[in-house]
Amino acid sequence: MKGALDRRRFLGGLAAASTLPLSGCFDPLVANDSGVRDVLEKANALTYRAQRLLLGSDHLAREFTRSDIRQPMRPNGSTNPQDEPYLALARQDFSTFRLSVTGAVQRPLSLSLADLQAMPARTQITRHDCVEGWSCIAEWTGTRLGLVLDQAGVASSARYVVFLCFDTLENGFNGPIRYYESIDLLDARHPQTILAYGMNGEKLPVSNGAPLRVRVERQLGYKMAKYIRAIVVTDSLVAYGDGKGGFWEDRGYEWFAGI
Ligand SMILES: Nc1nc2c(c(=O)[nH]1)N[C@H]1C(S)=C(S)[C@@H](COP(=O)(O)O)O[C@H]1N2
Ligand SMILES: [Mo]
Repeated sequence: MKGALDRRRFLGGLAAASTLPLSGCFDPLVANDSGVRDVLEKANALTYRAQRLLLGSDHLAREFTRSDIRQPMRPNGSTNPQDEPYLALARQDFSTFRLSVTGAVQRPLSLSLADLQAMPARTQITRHDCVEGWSCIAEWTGTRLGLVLDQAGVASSARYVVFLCFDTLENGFNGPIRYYESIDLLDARHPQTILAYGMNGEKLPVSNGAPLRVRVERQLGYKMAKYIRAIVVTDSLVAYGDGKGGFWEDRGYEWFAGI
């Protein structure tokens, strides 16, 4: 009995230490007792609508300073895609990569990394919270998704932005199942929502989603698709995967993962 209590106190202490003053990446076991876990549970209990009311559409996620970056960004999920189209692009350092932007837009786009890098850049130091219970602070540089959407001209009927990725997570009955995700246009146009090509002052590494990954700073890590090959603007999510809006959503996760 006393042992269990001591252990609990010990773990609690570790959790407090790891979230103080500004947490880096921490161990999943410790995270069970942490404030982040509470926040995650609350997020799941709240509805999308309630969160939108509470947070507002323009609420900013907290930003940090360079000295808060204590360790390299922890890679998670797919970290080294083996899909041939991806490998072919990687061999040429993504110089032939083109991001397609299609769907409910007036002007479909095909953008190279150079095109994206020629647009106004935004750099932000933020904390990434994974649903598995770890967090990590890193600096991200990229192009605001809102600017890309403006360039394409979003139809008034559109509601969502879908990200289609290169990496295969499972071999399904009908072939490879690739990662995909989606957000609403409020989050897509949020000032901190960027298509990131840089991380911690360097080119975005393969392990963290090269050549392009999205940052959706007010939601959990699984919303932030890596290895993006295409963006589709749409009024419905039913045509993608099992229709729940993302690879993990199709397996039971919440579509709105607000934190
Ligand atoms: N394409 C793709 N995007 C993905 C994943 C993935 O497996 N494939 N994993 C998600 C999860 S669960 C997390 S926590 C983050 C991890 O990003 P990181 O590797 O930069 O830490 O990417 C998210 N985006
Ligand atoms: Mo995650």
